[in-house]
Amino acid sequence: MIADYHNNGFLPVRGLVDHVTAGRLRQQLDELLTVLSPTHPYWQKDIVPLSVLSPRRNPGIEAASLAAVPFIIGNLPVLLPGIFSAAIGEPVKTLATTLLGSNNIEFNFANVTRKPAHIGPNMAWHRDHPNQYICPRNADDFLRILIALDPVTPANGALQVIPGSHRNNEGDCKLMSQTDELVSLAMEPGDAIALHPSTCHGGPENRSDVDRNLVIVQISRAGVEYDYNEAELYTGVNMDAIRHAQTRRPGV
Ligand SMILES: O=C(O)CCC(=O)C(=O)O
Repeated sequence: MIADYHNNGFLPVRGLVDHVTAGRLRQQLDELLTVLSPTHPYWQKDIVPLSVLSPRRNPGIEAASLAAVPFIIGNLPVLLPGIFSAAIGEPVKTLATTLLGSNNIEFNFANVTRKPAHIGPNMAWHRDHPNQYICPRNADDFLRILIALDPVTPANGALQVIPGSHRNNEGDCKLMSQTDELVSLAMEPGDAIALHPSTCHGGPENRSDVDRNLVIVQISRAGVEYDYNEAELYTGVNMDAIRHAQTRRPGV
């Protein structure tokens, strides 16, 4: 398992979150979506609407129709506490500990990234290192874990990766995607993909009838140097302490 992650730059993990829990989390997301609109008190700070994406990311869809549709939902401790608990739960922690090769890890952030049915955008080819959120200087010091809340297929925008691309840091992901082998990663609710931050990834639009919602969690080795937004990091706090702090601090 560890060898596959290091060789390929990604690792699919079936049932990281059990099916029943994944269904419950999906329902919590639905409940939030029924009240989430631009007048919601957390909209400005914690929601990225689909309308901010370049038209290239959503061909054929009128941007004005996307202004009230959440693309990324942040602040999970407040907006989706059940999903946040899963994002920092034991299975995620164990997977990250194993793949990073360290018992001393830090939670960086988590969000829900959405490709709603019919209007879900594509993901341009990119690597997650460097990124503008919270970025450990050394790519090997962190990873992302993507957990499916819906069945994911190529039709509703499954993640695509270029195996081994994390070992070719200089390569342009878009160019490589035109020549290299691509793998499309289908998932069931609760399945996860661990992604090395240098792995080229992207994915098609969702024009199907099925929503595609992912929970994305970034975790690093503890105590490493960061290049961006270090202030946003729960610096020096281990995952158990974060879990404790977040349950005591609604509204943060
Ligand atoms: O939602 C996806 O398919 C991937 C998201 C992604 O690439 C990212 O957050 O960097």
